[in-house]
Amino acid sequence: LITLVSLNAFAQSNKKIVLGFSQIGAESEWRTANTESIKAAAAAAGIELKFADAQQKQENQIKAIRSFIAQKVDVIAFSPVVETGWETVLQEAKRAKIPVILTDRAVNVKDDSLYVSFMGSDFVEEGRRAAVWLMGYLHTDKPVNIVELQGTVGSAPAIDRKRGFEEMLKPFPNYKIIRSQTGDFTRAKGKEVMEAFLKAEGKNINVLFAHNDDMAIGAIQAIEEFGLKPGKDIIIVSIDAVKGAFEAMIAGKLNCTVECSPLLGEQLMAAVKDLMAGKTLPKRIVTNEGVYPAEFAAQVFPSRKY
Ligand code: GYE
Repeated sequence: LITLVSLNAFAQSNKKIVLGFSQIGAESEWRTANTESIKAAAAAAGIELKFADAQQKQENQIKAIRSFIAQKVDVIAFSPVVETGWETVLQEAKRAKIPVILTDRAVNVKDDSLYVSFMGSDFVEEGRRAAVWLMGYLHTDKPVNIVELQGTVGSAPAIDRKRGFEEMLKPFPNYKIIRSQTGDFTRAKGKEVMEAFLKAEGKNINVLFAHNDDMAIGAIQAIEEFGLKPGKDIIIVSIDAVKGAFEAMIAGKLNCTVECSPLLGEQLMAAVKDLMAGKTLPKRIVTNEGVYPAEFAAQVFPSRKY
């Protein structure tokens, strides 16, 4: 009750809302678009944004959150690089009565009162969509050898995309994941790990499932350098649907991308304003997304916003 009363008092005053946002880093096209969306939406909403880039390190995110608490920001939002290890700092925020909104990635905590809302995609569903597209595309009961480029170890999208993909393949044992390793969601790592896969398996590889487009784009380079045709000799499906993926699809080198929208800025600012007006946010806000096979790439490309 006390919190509600003080938040309502805030709503009546004309002070600018201060939002502290801890971003993971700039590891992918997705992340860059996400950062732009948050900065633009804060400016448009008249919200003062304190933005911190953690360079993909959890310890930097924890430091940023502590500094937001010390600065007494009104709301903290962050995209947690990994799922675990957040209890202590979230308890500190709670004790300071600063509400926390999770954007993009989830945390794994026992006490879900440590954050007010989680806004972002359903990553398990994205993994399922990638598998469903693949099986529909290949439509075969012959053996299919898949290599998988995982996202950042311990991150919600890597854990969930893997789970959703495997869940759909399970009833069809001809689809086999023969190698699976992290490429940390970056092009450089995606290329490097794909090189290792090719060295070990060569022409044995039929399919690449990459947890994001950037790793797929890095892997495409590795496949070409190895002397194979990406998109033909090796079928590739990835996740995000960034512009780079559409370009690769139009060039015939990527076969499908599953959408994961980074444009969370407006939704986040609306949630921050609602919160400051004393409203209760839904615990889970899911983003709306689609699947884009290569045959629609040229048609859809001009309307893509990220
Ligand atoms: O898929 C990847 C980025 O958390 C959904 O992080 C996000 C993921 C996205 O680096 O490209």
